[in-house]
Amino acid sequence: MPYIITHHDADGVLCAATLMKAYRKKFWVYFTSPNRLLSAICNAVLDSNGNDELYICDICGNRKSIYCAGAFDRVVWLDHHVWEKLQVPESIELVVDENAASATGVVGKYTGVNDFVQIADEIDTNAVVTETADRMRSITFAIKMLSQKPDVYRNLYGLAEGLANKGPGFVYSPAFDEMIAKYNILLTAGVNDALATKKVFDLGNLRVATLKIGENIPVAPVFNQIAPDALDIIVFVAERTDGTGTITKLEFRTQTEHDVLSAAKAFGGGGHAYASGATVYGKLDEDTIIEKIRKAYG
Ligand SMILES: [Mn+2]
Repeated sequence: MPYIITHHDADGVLCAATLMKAYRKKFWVYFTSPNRLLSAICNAVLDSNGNDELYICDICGNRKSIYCAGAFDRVVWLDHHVWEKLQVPESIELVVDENAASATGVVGKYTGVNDFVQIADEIDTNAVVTETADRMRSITFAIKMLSQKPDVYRNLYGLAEGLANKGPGFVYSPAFDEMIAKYNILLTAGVNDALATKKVFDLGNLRVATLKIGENIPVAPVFNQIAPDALDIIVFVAERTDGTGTITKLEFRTQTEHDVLSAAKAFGGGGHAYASGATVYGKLDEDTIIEKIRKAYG
């Protein structure tokens, strides 16, 4: 069975749905995050011995992940993030369009199945206008917020499979209604908590804000509620603790179309010019974050 490794957000789920619909076959699907990509690829290699096809969607590669993916006979890597210039082996077909609004758009162009591009574009550019995109975004976050750990991936798979079989209208299944209602209550509380932590720093020409955000609270609805204040860089800081200690997840956005990719890179992350992120092992206090940003923008 071929493998899909994709981002665990709405765009990543829609990439998987597009591939399932286009090829009408069963896939093993791994949902992961940029900082867990290497482990996900290694797991896929262990499970398959590299004998199957692998599709990687909506996550940027680096030297190590490309090297590891090279263990597969054939890899198709479809993405829309900003990539460094890297050497890629011939067995990896790299399809990157940094100007695509969503990775689903890249997968759509590659497969000819464009059923989910509109929804993904709306969600990934934080410009949700249709109810279908709104429900899709809520369901994806609700699964991550409300499911027990082992069920998260099964439920994301079920969502991708339902979309592949029934089309975008699958998001209107009544089974999702209660889940969305529960999620909206938790979301409202989470957004208000995050907004209450906002601090603004003026670094010469650069206006930076930091906000602390709960582990499972999505960034977009918080960002959308921050009053316009010419904030060049907004840093969302989420801390979580697991077996290995504290992990700090940073997300960067802008109210002034300032380039926030350099900020993410300063913390070892990446993404897009106006939306980027990084994962850091250990705790990060505000002063450290602000100092690093000051230096990054010299
Ligand atoms: Mn994306």
